Amino acid sequence: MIKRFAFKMYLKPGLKSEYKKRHDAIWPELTEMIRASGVYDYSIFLDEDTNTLFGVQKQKGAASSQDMGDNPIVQKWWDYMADIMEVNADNSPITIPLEEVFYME
Ligand code: RM4
Repeated sequence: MIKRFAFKMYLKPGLKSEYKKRHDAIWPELTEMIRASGVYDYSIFLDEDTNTLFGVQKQKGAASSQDMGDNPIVQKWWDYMADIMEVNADNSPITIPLEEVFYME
């Protein structure tokens, strides 16, 4: 069953270009891992007014991209990104799931 999942994360102020630069050069092994976990059609948008990042993705399984902390490549990416994002003690990005209130095919 395909599930749509959306969530908020937080960027440190003024770091849009650095965030984009790093994602434009995302590690192929990371995208491979995310895709292999069943996550696809994955976008992240930024609201610059509030430095809020909005992740939207589809997932074939129960896990989202945010549930992959036990994967060493994902953890390495989270460690790498921790200096420009609001993170938890383990460097995972603070992630707030969002409720879907409308969907149109
Ligand atoms: C984000 C965040 C997410 C990851 C994407 C690729 O900045 O680290 O957890 O799935 O990058």
